[in-house]
Amino acid sequence: MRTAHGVWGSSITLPDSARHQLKFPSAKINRYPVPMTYDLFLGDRAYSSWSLRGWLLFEKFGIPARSHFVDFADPAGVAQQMAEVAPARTVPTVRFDDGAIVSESLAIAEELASRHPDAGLWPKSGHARAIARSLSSEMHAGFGPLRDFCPMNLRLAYKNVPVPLEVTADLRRLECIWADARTATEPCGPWLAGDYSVADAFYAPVAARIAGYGLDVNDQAMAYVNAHLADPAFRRWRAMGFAAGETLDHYKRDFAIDAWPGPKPIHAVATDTGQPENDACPYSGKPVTHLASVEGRTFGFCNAFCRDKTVADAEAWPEFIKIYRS
Ligand SMILES: N[C@@H](CCC(=O)N[C@@H](CS)C(=O)NCC(=O)O)C(=O)O
Repeated sequence: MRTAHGVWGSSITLPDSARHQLKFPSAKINRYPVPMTYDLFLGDRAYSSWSLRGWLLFEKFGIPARSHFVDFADPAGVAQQMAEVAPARTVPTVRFDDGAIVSESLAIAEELASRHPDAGLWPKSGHARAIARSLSSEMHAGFGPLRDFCPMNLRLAYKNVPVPLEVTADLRRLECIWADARTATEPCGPWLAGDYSVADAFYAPVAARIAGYGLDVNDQAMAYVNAHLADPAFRRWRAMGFAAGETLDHYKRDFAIDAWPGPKPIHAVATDTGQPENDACPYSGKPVTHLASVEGRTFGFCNAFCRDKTVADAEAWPEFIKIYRS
């Protein structure tokens, strides 16, 4: 859904699902004198690693935002599409409810933590928080070789990738700082510094790169990568990446294709025929207009996006699973 006005497709992002895809042309956005909620500007879900970080900061910590997507296929480029939120020129960018525009991911994390002190973006303990901050800063500033050689691409995975020495050095550094953080903070779960924190949001796209390019890391680091691949929020983002946007050659690399190493989605396909088990879309409650066959059973949705994100990874969507298992 591209518009002549730049930013396309808008939606209210509500934590842990309630995803009304309220699409409207971007030209309307500026007609609200002061936004009543935060506006979160994002890029293509399959390719924009910084957008994934930005989105996770809202999604994982239950902070609602209205999402707007720039089109990575638009020759106008990101900055031009975001002219209405100048001086911002990259995604993610947040326009806060007082009009403040914040672009750098780390600044977004800090600002959200300041405005939502109880949301748990940073660990409560000073020691764990210091480590999470250090990890996040190092991610924000570093790992250039890994980022350059392995652009995030959630649409596919590779194998037998010839890894340059500088990338190998980045992988060894990741093993070191991830292990050190876990030793220092002794988390009960899989995350780096206690419960999921900003640091984990920042390393989610790194995990996606390690998984997607089949990069060799030690068992402990691979367990952390796998925790991201299995994270329902990450899975929902990836599923939406299949439901919206085009496959872009710019991000394709000439390596052998492999199966995605994350959890295997249950079998689902879009269909035109069949009697759906549900009358109302699991996400919006609106009447059913689009169908999918999931493990041979038929379910309905209110639009193609709701259907296709479900087809891509049905188990990632609590609202769908509720009716699927009822
Ligand atoms: N330092 C920024 C990086 C953001 C960034 O580079 N985002 C990319 C998309 S993943 C972008 O908007 N690129 C626009 C462009 O290169 O024109 C942050 O922390 O958010």
